[in-house]
Amino acid sequence: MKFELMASMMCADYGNLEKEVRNLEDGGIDSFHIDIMDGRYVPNFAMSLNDMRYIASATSKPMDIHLMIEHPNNHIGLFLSSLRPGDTVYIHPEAEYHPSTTLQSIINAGMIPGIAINPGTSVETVMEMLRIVKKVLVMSVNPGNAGQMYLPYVGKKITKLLSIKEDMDFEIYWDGACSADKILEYAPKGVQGFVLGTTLLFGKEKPYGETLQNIRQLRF
Ligand code: S6P
Ligand code: MG
Repeated sequence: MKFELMASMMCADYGNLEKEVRNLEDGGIDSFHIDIMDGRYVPNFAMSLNDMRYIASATSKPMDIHLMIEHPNNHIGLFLSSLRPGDTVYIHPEAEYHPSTTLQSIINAGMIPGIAINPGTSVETVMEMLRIVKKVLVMSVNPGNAGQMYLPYVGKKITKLLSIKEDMDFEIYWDGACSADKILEYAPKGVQGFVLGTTLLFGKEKPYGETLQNIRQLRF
């Protein structure tokens, strides 16, 4: 079964960032998920522009940029100019007055436009944006921190998104507390990719390559 695996780089060992990037790449990661925070839209800072630039320079794999910042349009140029065509940029629609304008800037720069949907955000409130984006990042934890508990009510929203994704031409990605049982349940239903953090990938005894191989060999 084909699905994508992304590494949540806010969970990586920053004392060995170059080695982390290399080990993940050698281990078969599909892309690098970068959680950019401003301490306002979410109560944390995690990663910022220079972290993103460094990781982008250290790999030829695609970048997956998750902007958890207020009014991303004010700074979107800074991010876009440091990325490559084909990289993905997600914004949170609630954080922007005119999210469609910001999404258009992402498209114009040759990147893949996405929205990230918080656990408390309904599909109905982002319906028009689903016509613009190519990717929807469904948050199954509240944004801001790694290592949180999965919020089970998100499952119904994923079911709803799965039922309209073909017609509206977008793919669904999972972000937050992603465990093997979630991949087992949702990859066959059509969720296209999973962000891996402390739940499954980082801070374990196993080398990344072994974990990633185990996930790809899950019996569906
Ligand atoms: C949360 C962020 C996520 C986390 C990821 C970590 O604000 O957007 O990308 O980094 O959820 O994974 P885990 O398994 O520790 O929840
Ligand atoms: Mg994220």
